[in-house]
Amino acid sequence: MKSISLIGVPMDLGQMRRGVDMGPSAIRYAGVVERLENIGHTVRDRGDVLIEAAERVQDPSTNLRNLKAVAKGNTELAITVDKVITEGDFPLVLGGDHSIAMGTIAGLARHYSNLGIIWYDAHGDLNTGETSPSGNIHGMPLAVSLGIGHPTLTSIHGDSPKIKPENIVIIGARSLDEGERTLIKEKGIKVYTMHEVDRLGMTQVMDETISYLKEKNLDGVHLSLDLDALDPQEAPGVGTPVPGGATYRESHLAMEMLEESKLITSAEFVEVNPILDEKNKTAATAVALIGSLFGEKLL
Ligand code: HAR
Ligand code: MN
Ligand code: MN
Ligand code: MN
Repeated sequence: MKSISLIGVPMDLGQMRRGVDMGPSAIRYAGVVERLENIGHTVRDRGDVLIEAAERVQDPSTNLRNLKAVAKGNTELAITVDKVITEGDFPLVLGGDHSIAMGTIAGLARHYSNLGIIWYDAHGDLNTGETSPSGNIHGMPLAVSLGIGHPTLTSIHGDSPKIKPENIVIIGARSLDEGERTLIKEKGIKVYTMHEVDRLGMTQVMDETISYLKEKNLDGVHLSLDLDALDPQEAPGVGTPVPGGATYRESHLAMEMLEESKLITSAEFVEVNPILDEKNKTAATAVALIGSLFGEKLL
């Protein structure tokens, strides 16, 4: 059994829709602590990282909305994740918009020199200020972690880059911008789009993902799960829904296979927006997936 530290990150400055800052509360309300304790894990809820109220700003010279405030919140998060690992706990981060992956990964990078990343998401989150159609930083954290982007972001909690392109697997992608496609090809990032999920089935996608990562001699693997990877019919409480997503069942299977692989050393569940949700369905789905990732079994 694991000793898990929960870290809430009420961040909504990486995008423009209000309410995603209530994601951590919604996931707690849906019973995440009880779910993990019932499996037998020890859970320490560290509360929420402080995200200061900030005026929303758009600097046309960088095309990065709320740059300073996003960097500040992520620095706080990185410090917290770093500390949780130092204390020997498994960090389980609850978002908040996906910009928080920069902070999580920056904290992890102090402890893992060859970190694997599973990016379960409808999007690539590989934009920079130059390529982003929106200026929203939640569409950039994977690029930032690779050391690509504004120095205020790439330098959060340590030298850049934090991760290597060959250690990343993106699963569930179905919305990629031009600059992201170029970067994926240039860096040789492994991607299972929804086309591959349909074609191969989730079992093969996860088998291949696990084998691929096992060959890399990684010292840790982080799961960054954006709830918009799931189909909007099953996870409606997200800010940027894209039709044609992974099902609840496929996503459960993915979590169960990751649990069996024993590869995962940290995780985050992001983009739950209870204001856009239907009766906390998306938060409940996040909790159910967390249950599977941490070894919940029917029999
Ligand atoms: N690619 C688009 C952009 O950068 C949309 C990003 C939407 N983001 C997320 N992250 N929810 O996965 O603006
Ligand atoms: Mn807010
Ligand atoms: Mn995302
Ligand atoms: Mn997404």
